[in-house]
Amino acid sequence: MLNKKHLVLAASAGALTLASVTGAHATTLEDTRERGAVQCGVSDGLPGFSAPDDAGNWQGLDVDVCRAVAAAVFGDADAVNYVSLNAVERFTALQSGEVDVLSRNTTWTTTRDTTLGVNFTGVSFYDGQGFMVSRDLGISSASELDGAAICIQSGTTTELNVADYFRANDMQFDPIVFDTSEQTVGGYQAGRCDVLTSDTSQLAALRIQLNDPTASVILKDIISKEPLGPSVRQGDDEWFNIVKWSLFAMINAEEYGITSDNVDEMTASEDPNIARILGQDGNYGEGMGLDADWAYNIISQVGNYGEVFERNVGMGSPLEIERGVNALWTDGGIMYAPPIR
Ligand SMILES: N[C@@H](CCC(=O)N[C@@H](CS)C(=O)NCC(=O)O)C(=O)O
Repeated sequence: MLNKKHLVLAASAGALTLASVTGAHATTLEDTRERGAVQCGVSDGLPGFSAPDDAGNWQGLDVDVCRAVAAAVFGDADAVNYVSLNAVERFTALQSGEVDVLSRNTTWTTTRDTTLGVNFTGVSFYDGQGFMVSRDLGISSASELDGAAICIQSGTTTELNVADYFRANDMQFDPIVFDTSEQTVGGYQAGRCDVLTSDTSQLAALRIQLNDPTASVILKDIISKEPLGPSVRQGDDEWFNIVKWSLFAMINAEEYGITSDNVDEMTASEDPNIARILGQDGNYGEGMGLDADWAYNIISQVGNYGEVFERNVGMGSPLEIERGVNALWTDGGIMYAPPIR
């Protein structure tokens, strides 16, 4: 029979074994710090969400999520390495450790969240699937698309939703499937299909890349829910929290009127919510292994959610997307972040 001493020894041997197993892997935060940059998975190039500008610098709403994480971790929003991924490659790149955050117009679904070893951290853009058609066709509703040839990108929820929609409405379609958005747009422009279907935000991004954007219209019908957001690998709760709260910090900053312009004045605010967000009252970064000014750095270097939305996809941008459901909950939308406290 084991005496108390044996039990203690057995327990510490178990602890050692556990430590040697878990200790073999550095955390994502440790790896990121060691590397000096966040590995961020983005698209092949989708204006407004993630695309390189003329100088080769990545820009967009999805890019700004990665910049926010880098600002929180390093106090430097530029400390990001971008990895361009098509729809099929994206989850493997996250699972294998090639990227630490996937921020690439990706829809949060049950299958992805529970069977691919990834966790969605929140919603950065509420979207829905729509259709773009040539204006010449004179079509005004999706119910007129029976028999259409439809350009679709493989490995997307788009592929599944369009099949559901046509089956549910007892209509036929001919899927013309491509691997990248460039090919999908190319196929549409070359007349390989009558219709291009994708998330409506993406249709807006793809439309401005057409030779003549005015020759195509986006129909009003929305056939699915596409909550787009950043995801991380399962198994590292600290990193999950960092990405989740980086997004929430931007949304909270908009709610409390903190902008990249006024953030320094706001550090003197007597509103306790603002003081907590900006690290003037308590350290809400500590539980994530971050400094007290983690959210200050995000807001000063990247901006609040409203600034990020307007700059990249809003009415002043080439995409001209209205805030709609992406307005804050206080403005009639559904964009809502848990409180920093
Ligand atoms: N939100 C959908 C669709 C995502 C998607 O990849 N859409 C295409 C639309 S053409 C795209 O953005 N492609 C950009 C690229 O391949 O880089 C999903 O998560 O499956």
